[in-house]
Amino acid sequence: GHRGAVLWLTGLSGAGKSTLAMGLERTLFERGRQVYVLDGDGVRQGLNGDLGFSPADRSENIRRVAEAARLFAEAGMIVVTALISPTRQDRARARAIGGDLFHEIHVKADLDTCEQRDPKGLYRRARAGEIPEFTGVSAPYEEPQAAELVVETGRLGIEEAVAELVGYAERVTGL
Ligand code: GGZ
Repeated sequence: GHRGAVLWLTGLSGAGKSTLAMGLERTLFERGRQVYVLDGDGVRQGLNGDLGFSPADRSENIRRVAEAARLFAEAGMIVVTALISPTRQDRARARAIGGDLFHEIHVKADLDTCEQRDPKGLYRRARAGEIPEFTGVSAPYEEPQAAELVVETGRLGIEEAVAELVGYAERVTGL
């Protein structure tokens, strides 16, 4: 049978979390799995529309998404979350909420790489001082030390990176 899971993607803005989450969703859906993406950018429009980017608001953003993800995963879905989730403490709390359904996946790319991609021009604006507390520029990102999986998007193409994630998801949720 199939098991639910929370695949918790963490990484810098521009590392490729949303792209990989959508690629993973598409592939798993094609294989008949129930999969749902919770993207930081998306939930901040609705469920977490009251939250900004202070450390306290980020913690609450992460906590709510972890709780929501657990509910879906307990119902048997594969939930893919795409939040920067920059601190070890907040990720540890998400892990505690998710229990054995939780898998931490580091979507890893150098700050330089993310900054060169700059798909929304946010790094440029952060460097210009227009966005305070921007992760990697003026707010910290603590690299995971014990992620279940590291996907290096600077080294891999999108297809390869998605394939790595799909392989992992299928291993941990059953065939
Ligand atoms: C980091 C910010 C900020 C600041 C706006 N710092 O790459 P994006 O643009 O499309 O997605 C990022 C998103 C980050 O929200 P998260 O919910 O993932 O963050 S956290 O886990 O830390 O709560 C980025 C945009 O919001 N964005 N301002 N100051 N990213």
